[in-house]
Amino acid sequence: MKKNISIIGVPMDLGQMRRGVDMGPSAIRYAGVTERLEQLNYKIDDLGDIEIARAQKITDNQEGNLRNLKGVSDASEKLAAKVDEVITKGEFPLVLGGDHSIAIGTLAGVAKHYKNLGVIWYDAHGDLNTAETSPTGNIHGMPLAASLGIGHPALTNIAGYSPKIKPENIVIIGARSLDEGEKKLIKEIGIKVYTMHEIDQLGMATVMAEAIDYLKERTDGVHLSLDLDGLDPHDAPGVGTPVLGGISYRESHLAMEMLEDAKIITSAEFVEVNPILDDKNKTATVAVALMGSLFGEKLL
Ligand code: HAR
Ligand code: MN
Ligand code: MN
Ligand code: MN
Repeated sequence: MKKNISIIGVPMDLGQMRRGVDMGPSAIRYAGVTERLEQLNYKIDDLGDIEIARAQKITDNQEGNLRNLKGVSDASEKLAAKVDEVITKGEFPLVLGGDHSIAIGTLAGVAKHYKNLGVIWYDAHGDLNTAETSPTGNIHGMPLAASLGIGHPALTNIAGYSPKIKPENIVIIGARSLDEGEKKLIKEIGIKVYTMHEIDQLGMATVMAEAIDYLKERTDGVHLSLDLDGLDPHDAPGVGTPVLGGISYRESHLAMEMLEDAKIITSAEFVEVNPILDDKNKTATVAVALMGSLFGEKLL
């Protein structure tokens, strides 16, 4: 029995310093997300966008190395409430970003519905910084830490509880740009990470098979948090912090197909699409194609 999908747009740009990523949800809608998923016989309910405060200058507002803290925190509360409502109705939440700081709100809304929520963090980055370790003060580099209960209370206590997730229930895939503090934290608390090195050495098929087995035996739901910068900038140029040597479009397709076959994903978000930096909406188009595979599109 297929679930209805509820789409939630989050035009968030306060977690970083480049304008344009707030247009990510529009770009993904323009690329045909609703039509693509309707073809797979899902009923799509597009709930529109969460309202985000507009900063006059997103580069300002340094409060203790946490740029735009209040704006991010307020938006996270709203998003958490909306995601919670969608899951309570029995629908699948598909969240469209916006910068990756939105994962704080998404996970706050999702995690209360599970005893052991698993997370696949598909990203060039670890997003495990705090104000103390962040080289930039950008909150989009902090959502995984915040969801683990590490960081400022205005980020860790969204929806009134903390932590949302446990380190042993996380798998990071595609990492190739980790800050020193993030590397230290990964070792200290024991997060499973497949860097580009492992993807090159083992191949994506083995990486995903291992990740799926690992999460299947210890979780009762899995959230996919897919940062488009996990892909190589050749395939996904419209992102604010591109890193060379990333996951290909083809490998990503395979990853999504394997997740669909395993039937483990219970919520998802696609983030960091910035159409202003893009090449004719290529990155949003890639995002929608990956959603197609994730929700069951087959080649034959
Ligand atoms: N680690 C760096 C920082 O904290 C870069 C964060 C990169 N941004 C993202 N998130 N797109 O994955 O600022
Ligand atoms: Mn990220
Ligand atoms: Mn990233
Ligand atoms: Mn494919």
